Amino acid sequence: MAFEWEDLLQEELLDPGILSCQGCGAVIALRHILRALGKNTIVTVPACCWTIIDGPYPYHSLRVPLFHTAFETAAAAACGIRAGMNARGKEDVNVLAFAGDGGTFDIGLQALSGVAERNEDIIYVCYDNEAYMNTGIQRSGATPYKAWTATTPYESPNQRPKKNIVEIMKAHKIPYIATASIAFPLDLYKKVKKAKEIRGTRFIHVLCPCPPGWRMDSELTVKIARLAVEAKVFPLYEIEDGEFLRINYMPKGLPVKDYLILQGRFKHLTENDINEIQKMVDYNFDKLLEEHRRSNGTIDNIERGLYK
Ligand SMILES: Cc1ncc(C[n+]2csc(CCOP(=O)(O)OP(=O)(O)O)c2C)c(N)n1
Ligand code: SF4
Repeated sequence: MAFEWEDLLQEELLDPGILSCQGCGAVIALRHILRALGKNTIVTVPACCWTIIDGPYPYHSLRVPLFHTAFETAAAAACGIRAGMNARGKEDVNVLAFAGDGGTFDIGLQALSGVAERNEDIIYVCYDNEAYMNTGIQRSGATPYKAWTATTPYESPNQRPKKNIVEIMKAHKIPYIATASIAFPLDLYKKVKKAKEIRGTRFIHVLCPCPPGWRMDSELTVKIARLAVEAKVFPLYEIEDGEFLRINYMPKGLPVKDYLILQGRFKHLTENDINEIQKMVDYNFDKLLEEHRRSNGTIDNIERGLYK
């Protein structure tokens, strides 16, 4: 499937006047995702920033229906909507669960696992801002090692590595999994288009910087999302049927420090901390490269410089 920028800019399903903070990565994500899915889509969001962003009833900022649901139920609610649509003969409606990292990595994981195990026919997107932002920046299972949050203050930053949600979903052997970035919108768009054509559970993990939570200037959202990819902190890849892994873009391999120093949530890090994080990032990326090689027989087919 070949797509160009004009395709991406075709349809606008997000209205102006949304209630997010300035520079919210989660808004950019849903904007592009809906452009790829089109109007024939129903979205469900659990308790999260997007509950607020959409607007208080009767206001609503999307040009598709959105169903607000309880924190732990994004996947289960999407599954129910799917069953309802099918019962009414509307099998062509895209059902999208759109949930934060708290509602995915932690409290919604059981429902998500159940849906994936049954291979229910939904698209689940986790917009990952690496903490419980809506309730005041508390640590989640997606919070990176040594990050500041309101519950992991500078004196005792987060001591655990980020949970690997993609590995967890991979173990369910669902037909399609992808990581994506708001700084690589065409790649995100292509992945959602691809997911739309596949039946069964599809899972997309999008890193969405959050200016207040990451303690950064609001104009840096896209730059930081790009640095996360280029520094190998958040590589872009996809997995088919729990087996075949493809890295979609070879990062430039910028120092992880370039990514960390723009964010106040990492301002307490020492040189030793940064070196330790660099080693973890390199280790994880090398494992991905190995998996890509195993699936493809080579790493020479990874795109380089495609999205400059
Ligand atoms: C069972 C339950 N526990 C706690 C809450 C309070 N709550 C609402 S939104 C939220 C944070 C959501 O975090 P996340 O899913 O990461 O999304 P974000 O706010 O970052 O967009 C919490 C804790 C709730 N609504 N329901
Ligand atoms: S707190 Fe973060 S995720 Fe929530 S609306 Fe603001 S920028 Fe977006």
